[in-house]
Amino acid sequence: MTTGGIPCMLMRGGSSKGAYFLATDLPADPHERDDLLLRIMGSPDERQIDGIGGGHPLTSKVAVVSRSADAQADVDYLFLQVIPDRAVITDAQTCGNLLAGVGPFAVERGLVPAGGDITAVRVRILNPAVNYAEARVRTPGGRVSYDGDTVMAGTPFPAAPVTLRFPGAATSIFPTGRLADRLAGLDVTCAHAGMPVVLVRAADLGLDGAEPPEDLENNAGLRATIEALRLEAGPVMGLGDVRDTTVPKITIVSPPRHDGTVTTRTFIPHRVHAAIGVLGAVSVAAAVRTAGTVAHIPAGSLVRIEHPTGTFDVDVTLDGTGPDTRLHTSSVVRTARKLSDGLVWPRTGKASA
Ligand code: NQM
Repeated sequence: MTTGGIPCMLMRGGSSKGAYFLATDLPADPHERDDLLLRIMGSPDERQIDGIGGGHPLTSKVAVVSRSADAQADVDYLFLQVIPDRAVITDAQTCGNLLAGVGPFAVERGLVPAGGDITAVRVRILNPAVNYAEARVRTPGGRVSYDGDTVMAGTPFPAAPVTLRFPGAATSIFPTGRLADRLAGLDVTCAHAGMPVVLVRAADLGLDGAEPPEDLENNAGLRATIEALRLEAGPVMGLGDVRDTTVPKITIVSPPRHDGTVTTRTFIPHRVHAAIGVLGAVSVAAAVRTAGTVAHIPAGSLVRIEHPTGTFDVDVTLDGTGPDTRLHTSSVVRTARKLSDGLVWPRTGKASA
């Protein structure tokens, strides 16, 4: 039983918010770690009132960071999604938004020395499969600077930019081996360029595509259709039984409204995202740029993804053609901010008790 406080930094990472820990400050055993994190975050409880979680999937997130033993990386990043109303933590997905805070956190904790005005932090993303990213963090005078003029849709206030660059992959973006599939009676495209996403046209669901997230969440028939689609998509995307995981995400696509490339509404997978996830956006952008998908729109390397609170620009380049299309590289600009740094106090007992 833990009786002492545990070092924790609260950060906004992109359009999400989460608790950042050094791996060395948490139990090494995953079961013990998850039990402790549930008690820190306040799960299971929809409001997470007895913990530091925000009562929504986008504000109930954990980043576990450590020095990397991999020569290609400075730090390792393990992402954990804490389900607010269930005693469940899943490592079945990563989070590109929380990733935006990993570089600043690594410098703040002394895992990476600040190197001039910009410090490049090489991150090994541990889950769900090993992947890499480079985060460029502003560090004038050897300290992380969070202040800046970059306004990122999904966050009302400007801050310093954090550029995230993802390398390409040797595997196809289309895990079913097809550009389009028929699942749960719908024409869809299954894409995975860092986040497994199923794209479906709004019109095929009888939607306009620009509905507010609350309207979509309150539509019980739609929610049932989305879940049926998700459960069918899991196995064909190689994800197995996805009943208890947060993947794949379902992105509803329709024509752009504001000079963007495409309009999106994304189920993550039960609530609707206030914006769109980072790697989710990369996967959507890759599908949008590939002829033969249900979302194809001829576009240059810049794909402007409209979402409920603005537009998310993804720069994406691809290799190969058709079902063999692969990600060459992608990059996005996010912001992050340290909100608090101190100790957190878990409730005692067992999380599921
Ligand atoms: O897709 C939400 C978020 C995310 C994940 C989600 C993310 C990503 O916005 O890389 O960032 O899709 O569950 O934080």
